[in-house]
Amino acid sequence: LGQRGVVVWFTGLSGCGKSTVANELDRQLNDLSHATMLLDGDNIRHGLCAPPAKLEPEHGAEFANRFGLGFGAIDREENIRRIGAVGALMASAGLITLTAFVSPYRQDRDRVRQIVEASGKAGDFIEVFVDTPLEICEARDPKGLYKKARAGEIKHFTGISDPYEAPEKPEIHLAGGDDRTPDQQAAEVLEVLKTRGIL
Ligand code: GGZ
Repeated sequence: LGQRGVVVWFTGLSGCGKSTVANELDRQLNDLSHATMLLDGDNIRHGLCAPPAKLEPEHGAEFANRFGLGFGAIDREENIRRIGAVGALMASAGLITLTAFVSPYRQDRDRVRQIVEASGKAGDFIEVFVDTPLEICEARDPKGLYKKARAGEIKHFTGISDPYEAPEKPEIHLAGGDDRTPDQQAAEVLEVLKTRGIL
């Protein structure tokens, strides 16, 4: 393949821009002919971690609750565990694997780091903290979720009624909310991947 696998793990609040930067980085990597895989809510929360597609009426809510994941701490832990396991597999196949999940718990992220590094080697997990202040995320509110969370219509909403544990030593710390564009932020991540000898 001529390419070493890696997991580039974006973390940050809803609306912080992690998905946008990850998508931009994905595009930049593809332009450089690197094979990538981008995992985000669209293919994980709505795929791997969603309830089975063929829910028969008789399965009822219990079935959905057992197999689909929500946003309580245990569900998030399981969501991140599954993404970590899939990401480690993809990285071991040589793909540059980008993930964009809130992943608010430090312990859950650190567990993924251990899994990835155990199946590859140290340095194959790059944590990218997209550090956009809550006020900015909330002002953006692209899906109106913060508004609903403030109104109490969504429980366990990260930053409002649920914690976000910021990374202490991320490999990359992107100060969000400055006037840099997503492609400039993605370019910064790309530079780090080059400096570390991953690309
Ligand atoms: C946080 C929530 C919640 C709650 C729904 N808390 O901006 P978005 O919409 O697209 O990103 C958020 C996404 C979070 O899912 P993750 O799989 O990334 O979360 S975790 O890593 O913690 O498992 C948001 C939406 O789903 N969303 N309810 N309560 N974000």
